[in-house]
Amino acid sequence: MTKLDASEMEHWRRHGWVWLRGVLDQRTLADLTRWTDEIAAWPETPGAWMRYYERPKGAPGTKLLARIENFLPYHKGLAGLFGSARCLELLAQWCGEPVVLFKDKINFKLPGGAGFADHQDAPAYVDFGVDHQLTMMVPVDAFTEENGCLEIALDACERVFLPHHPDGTLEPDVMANLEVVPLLAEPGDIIVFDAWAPHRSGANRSAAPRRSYYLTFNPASAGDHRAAYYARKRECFPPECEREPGVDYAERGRQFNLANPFD
Ligand SMILES: O=C(O)CCC(=O)C(=O)O
Repeated sequence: MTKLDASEMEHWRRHGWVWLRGVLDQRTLADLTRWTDEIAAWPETPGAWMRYYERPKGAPGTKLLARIENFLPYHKGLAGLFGSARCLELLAQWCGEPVVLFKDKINFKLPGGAGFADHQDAPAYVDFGVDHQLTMMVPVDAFTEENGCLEIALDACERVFLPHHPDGTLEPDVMANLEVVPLLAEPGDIIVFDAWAPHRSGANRSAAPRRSYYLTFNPASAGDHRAAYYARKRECFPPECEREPGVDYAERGRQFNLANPFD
């Protein structure tokens, strides 16, 4: 991982995100792919990592692994990579001060997996006393338009709530009036985006998974809110293996499933 140059810093300031090419070496990438396969095979375990699924419309009976969260405490290799001094120093450059981890997730977007509606991430996090987070996206598979790459707005870096529906997704005019670019990132690239940056993605219409890590950090001076976040998420929107019959988790967990296609 590297020091940011002036043009990268300027892009971050202007757009609220930046794309760095070829940051991870081949060995790290091979580890990342192997570790992702390991985690995908972890069994349902109440109280530990959190597995979420989607059931594609039009394919009755199909249940796809959509996301795993809160895996870092259980995986030494990944905790070492994303908690390394190099990674934290890189993020501190964007943040302007040291950072602490807020949440960790892998979106699997398997073939047939749905897209994510237009949204900002911050509204899902602001209750936790932090109004500034940044997320490092680390693709495992190449992002293409066919497999539902991330699409993000230009010139929309203001940290404000944009007009949105009651479920937190953005009103259609918001992204329609912005220039939105597809991020055709390759494994080895990283993209860092501010939690207020409007973004979305399409469905995976290809025959292969489109997996990506999303590690969200906040300024250290705002405190460590990870435990509080996961305690509340587990209460409101637990993984399926912890759910109780008769509870409407779509309603109770609305804040935690903002724009996501998950059940
Ligand atoms: O992985 C994607 O396609 C989009 C992810 C996203 O926007 C999210 O998880 O909030």
